[in-house]
Amino acid sequence: MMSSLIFVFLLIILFATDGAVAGGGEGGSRKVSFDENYKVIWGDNHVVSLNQGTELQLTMDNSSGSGFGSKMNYGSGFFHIRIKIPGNDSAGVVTAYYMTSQGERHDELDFEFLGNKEGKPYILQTNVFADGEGNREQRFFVDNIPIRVFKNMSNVGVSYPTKPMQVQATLWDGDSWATDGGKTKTNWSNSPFKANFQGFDVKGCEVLQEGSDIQNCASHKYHWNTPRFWQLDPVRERQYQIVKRRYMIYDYCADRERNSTSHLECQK
Ligand SMILES: *[C@@H]1O[C@H](CO)[C@@H](O)[C@H](O)[C@H]1NC(C)=O
Ligand SMILES: *[C@@H]1O[C@H](CO)[C@@H](O)[C@H](O)[C@H]1NC(C)=O
Ligand SMILES: *[C@@H]1O[C@H](CO)[C@@H](O)[C@H](O)[C@H]1NC(C)=O
Ligand SMILES: *[C@@H]1O[C@H](CO)[C@@H](O)[C@H](O)[C@H]1NC(C)=O
Ligand SMILES: CC(=O)N[C@H]1CO[C@H](CO)[C@@H](O)[C@@H]1O
Repeated sequence: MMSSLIFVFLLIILFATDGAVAGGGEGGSRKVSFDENYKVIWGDNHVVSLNQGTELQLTMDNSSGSGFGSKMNYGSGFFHIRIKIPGNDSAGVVTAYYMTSQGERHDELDFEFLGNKEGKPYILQTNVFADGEGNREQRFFVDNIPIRVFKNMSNVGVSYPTKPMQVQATLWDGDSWATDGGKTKTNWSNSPFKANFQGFDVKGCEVLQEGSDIQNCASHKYHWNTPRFWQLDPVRERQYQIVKRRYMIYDYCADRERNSTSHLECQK
């Protein structure tokens, strides 16, 4: 077994139209206002602040999408958000929650909800961009169920992450690829599309300088780095295996056409 250190948790809680679904556990969100940790980074005339600043609505129409990002960059932490994704016919529309570093050879981890025609299921795509060395493990939860685990695999030459990252969320037109491989286009007569976000508290190891070393953020003084988070507990491990078996419809490691042998972690 490779050694494993939990480095980043990312938790998403989807909330129902009436906003009544409680996060619970670690997903429960204090009523922290958007302005405390985040700022608008794209399309400010397509962003609406709601509920005394504790909820934000991103909108997209044929002139622009919109997005927000954290004021700080982080080297480790526990990150979560509650999202109400666009309803009805949302084909082509991508609602993304992710972390990304700046500059070349960047690190990134993505959750992208790919919209669909009314009555057809949303697809959730996760993705990881990695460069550099380190012993880092990641788990991702939706509605408290882990759906992506990315371990430290520096033993095969894949380490992650190595750069401070900014938390971002965006609503954008992805109809060139997002739905049916790009064949189903965004239907603009249903616009504006809207996605709502809550839960703007952040527990992370702040890194002031872009591109600086994040080794200090691996310290056990941060509770998300302590041994109890080094692997999934048996219940969550089971949930994770079930999710993979029943719901995963695409795995890059199994995609021969894309020559995944070039991903070292797929060879183990
Ligand atoms: C954008 O949408 C508006 C309102 O629906 C419409 O009047 C306009 O023609 C559209 N513009 C383009 C470039 O499609
Ligand atoms: C879906 O469409 C119905 C009918 O137009 C509307 O009442 C409802 O608010 C829409 N739901 C969402 C989530 O946009
Ligand atoms: C686009 O949406 C409108 C309004 O809901 C609907 O009448 C129309 O059939 C849709 N177009 C396509 C191509 O689905
Ligand atoms: C697949 O990737 C490996 C490693 O990068 C490379 O050596 C090989 O030529 C590639 N094969 C194809 C069919 O592209
Ligand atoms: C930061 C960290 O703990 N990195 C570790 C990643 O895994 C390799 C191989 O197990 C270790 O040597 C690193 O120390």
